Amino acid sequence: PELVFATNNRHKTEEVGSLLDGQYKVLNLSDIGCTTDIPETGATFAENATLKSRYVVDHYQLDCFADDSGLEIEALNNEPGIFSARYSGIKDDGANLKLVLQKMEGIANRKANFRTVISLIRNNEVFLFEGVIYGNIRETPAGSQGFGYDPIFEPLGYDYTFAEMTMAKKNQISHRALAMQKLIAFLKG
Ligand code: ITT
Repeated sequence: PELVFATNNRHKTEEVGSLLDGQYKVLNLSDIGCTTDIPETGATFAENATLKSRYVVDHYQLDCFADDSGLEIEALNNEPGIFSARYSGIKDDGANLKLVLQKMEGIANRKANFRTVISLIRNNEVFLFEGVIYGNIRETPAGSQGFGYDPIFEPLGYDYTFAEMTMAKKNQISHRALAMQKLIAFLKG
């Protein structure tokens, strides 16, 4: 079966495609001919994820899920949070990561977590699935896999960053993988 994933982020599409392991064919926004950058004006991950899934249901009449995610840093009052994609003012992973490191200079508390909320709309009903992974913010970036803040996030229990892991490894433990596992269990239910 086909599932629409309301995202423009090719890294998310790759991770989720690999997690679904051929059980579903995942179509992203460009696959359904949607070129809109869907406005994310909500105050929470859940609201923003649902704005994205709702947009597709309203404009394309297709059941759909969306992922809103981000990095929450304890010492920065959980910033960048829902502003993760544009923390520096622009959608640039390098600039955003640099700003985080700058704000974290001299701060001893490096605790952080990644969070994903997935919003599924099926038969016009909304279902939410959440995944969280805890870790620490590195002083300097390491690794070139993944995307976003992966080079500065070291998950608890590991001595390397998300960007130093293969996608398969990240997919065993990540916030997105945990949320997706809940979605998959629900779909099978
Ligand atoms: P869509 O809205 O089109 O799905 P996006 O990149 O704008 O794509 P979000 O609004 O959910 O997605 O913003 C998520 C940002 O949080 C993302 O751009 C990264 O900066 C960061 N992020 C989320 N998941 C991440 C991960 O697994 N690894 C590293 N950074 C991540």
